[in-house]
Amino acid sequence: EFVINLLKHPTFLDDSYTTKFIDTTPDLFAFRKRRDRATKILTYIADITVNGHPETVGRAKPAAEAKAPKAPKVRAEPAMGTRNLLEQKGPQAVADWMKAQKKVLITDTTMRDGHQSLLATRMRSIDMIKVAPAYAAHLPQLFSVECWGGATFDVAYRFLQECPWQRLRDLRAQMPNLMTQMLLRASNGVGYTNYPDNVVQAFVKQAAETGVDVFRVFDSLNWVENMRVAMDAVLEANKVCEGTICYTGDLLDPARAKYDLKYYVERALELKGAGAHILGLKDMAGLLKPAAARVLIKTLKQEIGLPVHFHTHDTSGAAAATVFAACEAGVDAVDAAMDAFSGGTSQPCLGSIVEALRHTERDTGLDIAAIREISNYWEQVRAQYTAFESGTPAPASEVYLHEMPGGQFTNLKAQARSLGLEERWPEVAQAYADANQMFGDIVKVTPSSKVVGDMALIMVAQGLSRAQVEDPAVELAFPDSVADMLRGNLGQPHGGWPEGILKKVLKGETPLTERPGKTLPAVDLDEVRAKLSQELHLGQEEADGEMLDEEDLNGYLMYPKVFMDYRARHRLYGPVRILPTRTFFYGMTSGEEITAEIDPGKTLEIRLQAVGDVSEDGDVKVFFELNGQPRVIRVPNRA
Ligand code: BTN
Ligand code: 3PY
Ligand code: ZN
Repeated sequence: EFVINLLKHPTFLDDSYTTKFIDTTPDLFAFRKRRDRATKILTYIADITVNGHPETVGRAKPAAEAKAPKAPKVRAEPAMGTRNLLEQKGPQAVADWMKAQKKVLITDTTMRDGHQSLLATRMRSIDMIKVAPAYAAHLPQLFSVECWGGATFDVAYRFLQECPWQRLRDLRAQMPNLMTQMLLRASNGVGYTNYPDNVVQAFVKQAAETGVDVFRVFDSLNWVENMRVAMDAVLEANKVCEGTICYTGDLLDPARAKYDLKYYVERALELKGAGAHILGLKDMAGLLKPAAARVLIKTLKQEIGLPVHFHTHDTSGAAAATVFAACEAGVDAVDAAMDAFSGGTSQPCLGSIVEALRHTERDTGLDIAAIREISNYWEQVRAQYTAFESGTPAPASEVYLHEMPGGQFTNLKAQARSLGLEERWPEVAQAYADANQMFGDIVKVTPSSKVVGDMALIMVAQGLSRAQVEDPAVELAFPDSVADMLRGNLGQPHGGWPEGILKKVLKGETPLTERPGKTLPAVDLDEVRAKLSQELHLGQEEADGEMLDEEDLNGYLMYPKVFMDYRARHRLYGPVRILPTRTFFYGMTSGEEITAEIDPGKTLEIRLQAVGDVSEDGDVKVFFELNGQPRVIRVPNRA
């Protein structure tokens, strides 16, 4: 079950994904009768209680004693933070201020990369929003809070039945003094494919309006040419543009000379020329070693003149050492995850970095007691998501062989398991490395990492060596993603694609060598808006919150089918984002009582009285008390 669902994880998906549930549940579309939001929510709870949640069935369950997370008490008014500076003086002033700091500035990644890398991106908004006021009040020295972008956008609609824009809006409101940060895949937006320029522009504009302050923009092949549209849109919105280079290879290894110091300096200069306020250094697989970091950061600081913001993953277990080397070399800001969401494929440990730098000239100034208190909260949150733990218990030096990004590692493992290749994992790791070399040693990060992963699995499943794959005499069906990449649809890699593999895959077809956005026709936004409005309302009563706004339009443009499925479920189940996480994934037990805030200050007191037997027509009656009044909900028994 779960493996199948992991296969549906965005890392492996394009937009052709279809939700079985939607296709097999005509009720969703037959709903004509207007039902109030509370009834919809009771329907959801009843359904999950009777049938289970498809994503958690058969998976490890949170311990019975794992209590609902309790957010730390707020004891102070939010002090002035980076957001105030951005609002008052603009993005260039933020960059200048960064450079003038002696202290190492810290970005907390818990709400984005932390759970993306440890829990398949499954953290729900309510668990973030509850703790946001404590961040604002007790950690005003943070550089930023990474809480949006990457895979979170897709997963929110697809698996969590919530609106990613609303998450952003709520977090923004709860942390008025802190800069929010997102990860943007340049012209791939928050998706896996190149979007038309005007779609990227509209998306960035909306993200800035709804609440993103810092845009970390990267390209999966480090092709700066393909980053300009996104970067220009960020500059246009007057937000902080962090033009980012992805780190790959091994800087000090003469055998990997393709990615040498010169390569990084050249890319960094291009990013500076494209208008970046900050230079991001994104080590998505955690490959940068301490000695290399010393050289690289020092050189970038000297040669580029922009503040440098370093991001890494602790897959190897050695990330903290690299962070400290970067600090010694003068890095301006580093990413870390709150203790309970750190280590392994996630970022290194925030509290330990803060402690290690204390009483040095690079002291972060962050309050360790506040960090501990917030991390204790995150520990309780993590305990609610045991179903999504990947169970990678130890650091792995193997990462230096395969070079998989932190977010891909555990997913590819699960995918290998589902193909019956679990015992052959070391071969998958080797095939991933071989496929990378076959493509000419490329940067591997969403979406190029997915392509290398697809290729590696095929090689292991079919017992093909790199030499066989490359041999023109061996007939082979390549994955679609491979053909797409070699056609030029993800852009151009440094040094171009190797001739042999290009010829074999494209069979004489001429690949694109310009950026895809140059030829992709603009989307007629007014037309899509009108069509979508009509489609969503056709023959249906307008229920609460079912108008189409610009956020919805941008959600649809990124993920048409995922968005429409989300809306169909929303019509049936209402705002289930307000439910506690345990209720969302497991329903309720007889006699249990929960509280959910449906509007500011307006709560639903929900008590599950009993679950009836399955009737002859296959329905189950579920007996509730809602704010003291009895309510009976019938749901189909699908279990
Ligand atoms: C999907 O698979 O469609 C996405 C998850 C939505 C699941 C909802 S939750 C209540 C109901 N019961 C199911 O088994 N699926 C739906
Ligand atoms: C993403 O694009 O989601 C990433 O985290 C890449 O590292
Ligand atoms: Zn990352």
